[in-house]
Amino acid sequence: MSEDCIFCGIVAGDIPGRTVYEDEDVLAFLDANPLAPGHTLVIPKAHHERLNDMDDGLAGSVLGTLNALVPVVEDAVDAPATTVAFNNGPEAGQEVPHVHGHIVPRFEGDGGGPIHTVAG
Ligand code: DGP
Repeated sequence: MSEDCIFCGIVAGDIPGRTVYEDEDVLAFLDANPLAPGHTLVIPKAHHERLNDMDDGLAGSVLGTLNALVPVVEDAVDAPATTVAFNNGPEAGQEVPHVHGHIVPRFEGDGGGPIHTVAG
């Protein structure tokens, strides 16, 4: 837990979040500034800034949850595809310094383009 971290605040229940999935180690919730309906973030509950700050077990839990939720999110908003991305470091567009994977539903002709233009 990091005192001034928004996502730690969501994990703690101090900041409201719309939970999609939760277990002991991982939380998934709707993005407050969605790029598309159903835009979901998947985070480790423990505070880690970058992907490689997590041990392999936790990274596996985060990625496994992400993988399991992709079809759930697609079904929920009837999306034929998703962009799945981690911005890893501020220069890559990571605004919140707590590891988070984006699941962004994609639709035919949505104009979002490939990964670098939707997740930046
Ligand atoms: P990134 O640029 O990869 O760090 O993405 C951060 C995402 O976090 C961005 O899409 C907006 C989202 N976000 C920021 N603050 C909050 C918040 O307080 N609640 C929720 N649900 N999402 C947030």
